[in-house]
Amino acid sequence: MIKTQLQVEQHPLIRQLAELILNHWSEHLHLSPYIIPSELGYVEGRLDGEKLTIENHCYQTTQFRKMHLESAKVGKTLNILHCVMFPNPEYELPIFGCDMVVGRGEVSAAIADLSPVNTDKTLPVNYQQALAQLTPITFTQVRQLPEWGDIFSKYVVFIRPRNSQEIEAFFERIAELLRIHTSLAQQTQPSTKAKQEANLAGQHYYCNKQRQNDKTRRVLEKAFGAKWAETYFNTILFDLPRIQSC
Ligand code: 18B
Repeated sequence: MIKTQLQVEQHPLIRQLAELILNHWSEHLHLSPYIIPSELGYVEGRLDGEKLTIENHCYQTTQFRKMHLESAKVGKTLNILHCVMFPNPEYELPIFGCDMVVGRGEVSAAIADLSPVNTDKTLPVNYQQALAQLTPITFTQVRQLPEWGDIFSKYVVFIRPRNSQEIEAFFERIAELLRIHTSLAQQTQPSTKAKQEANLAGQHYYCNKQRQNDKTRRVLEKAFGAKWAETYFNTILFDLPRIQSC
């Protein structure tokens, strides 16, 4: 049986978002476990004298080579939810990604996107049509994307939510993105061989850019050292995919 519950005690908003995603996955997709090295499923370290715990949940389906949900918690000061659905590169599908950072009880960063993996950085037409129908949301504090953030689509939400309504709206947007994604992905057929190479190149581009996120790297380096952080980026967070038949 697939266990879709976080084990470690989390900030209530982190738990709520994790449950939203895990419940959506288990209700709408046929999940199989995705095996990660056992020593990296649950990890403990220390950051500024506080305990850092990392908990990973990983699944796969026909269309998704790796669906990764991770929580990182530093004592009571920092709690992060990270989630990426990496498509199987045989399919031309965008990458769903989200990150929510709660620092000292406040959400400082909330980001969600369906990111294109095309070389021309466009989403498949059926995704464009579905996303264009979403009601635009106005958030009080939209954050500026970092330099490496050219991977995100024009529909990206990157905010510092100011109140519980904005957090609610952010969660609802994530639910909408997941609804669109799981429904369209399951109707998608594999690409031609030539296109699969391009899908793969797009995912490499995405992973290489995400690896430039110094804020994530700093947290991991401070707790576990630079070498561990680098390995973690390359094997768990943003490993580069290969086409299965190769
Ligand atoms: N990330 N984030 O996932 N990151 O992994 N995250 C931060 O208020 C972690 C992703 C993203 O402004 C911050 O500034 C840790 C995915 C962006 O320069 C911290 C883990 C996406 C920013 C962390 C993790 C993503 C950001 C600073 C492993 C998007 C802003 C918080 C569990 C799909 C970067 C703040 C900037 C920020 C930490 C985005 C502390 C440890 C999948 C754009």
